Amino acid sequence: MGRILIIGAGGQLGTVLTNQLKEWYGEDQVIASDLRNNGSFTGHFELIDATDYQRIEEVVQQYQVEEIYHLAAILSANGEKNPLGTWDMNMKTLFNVLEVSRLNGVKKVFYPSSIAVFGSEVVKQNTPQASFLNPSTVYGMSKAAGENWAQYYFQKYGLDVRSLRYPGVIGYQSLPGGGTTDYAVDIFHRAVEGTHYTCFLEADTTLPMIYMEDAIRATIALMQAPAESIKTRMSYNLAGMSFSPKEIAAVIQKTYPDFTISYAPDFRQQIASSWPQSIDDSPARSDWGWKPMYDLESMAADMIKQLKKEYILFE
Ligand code: AKB
Repeated sequence: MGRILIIGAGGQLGTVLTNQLKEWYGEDQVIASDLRNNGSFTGHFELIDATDYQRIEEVVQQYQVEEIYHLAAILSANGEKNPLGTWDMNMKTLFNVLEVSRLNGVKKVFYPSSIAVFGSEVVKQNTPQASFLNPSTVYGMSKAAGENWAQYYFQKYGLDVRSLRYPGVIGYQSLPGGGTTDYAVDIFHRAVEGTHYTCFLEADTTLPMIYMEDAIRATIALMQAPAESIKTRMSYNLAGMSFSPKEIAAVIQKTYPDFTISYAPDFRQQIASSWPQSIDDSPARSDWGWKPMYDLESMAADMIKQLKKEYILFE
């Protein structure tokens, strides 16, 4: 098998995915890349600014890359601070990856989409995969457009692009940056370090979420599935669990009864309110056997167990 390149390997998902792919395929098979080297990577690492076509092509040719995971993007909340810049960055990096892949014999591309593609036109509960997409953020607009481009490259050039619509991803291994669902990671860090948490969403804002272990398992399963079982070349809905800040705080308080939370909603509330509350992922389940392992209780138990080890080390 040819080598795998991860663009945006230093991000929340990339950090964990890179290590998992190394375990699956061997350290030498995987090339991590990002704008900066945060020093955490063993094995191959290359500096790549994904807006630079030549640089991606250089690395793809140097390592004879056959699979690319394109994880670099500006997320929902940060994206609203610079709408045109976000569109430029999210679209340019995708076009670069698709074109480099098409012209350099890359066989498979993974493109992460998001629940941010959904807007006011969808049913909020069990939102179906084939829904009308009218996203409320530039990030969501870029992902909805990206899904169409993924399908276009598959249909026009036969490039095997696969995609998942991630809900908010919760993990202990890395921190999210600039998203609307970031609170669901921050809250655990505050609880375990024993401080108060001020939430930027209202208490009852229910959103779809997934534990990192499940998100990574789904990603690798999708990429390993036989091509004939991939029935959508837009993007698969992916679900794990759904909860509100009030509900997650109550679960945390079972372990930390003194944990306190208050609510100071900011501009991210409007984004969250435009998103579904739960997701129907039955196509992923029937097409390539997806099934989440973690619910709210088991996710919270593992997050607390893992973060405790980290915070004890820093005491
Ligand atoms: C965000 O909050 O922007 C992301 C996402 C749901 O895509 N975590």
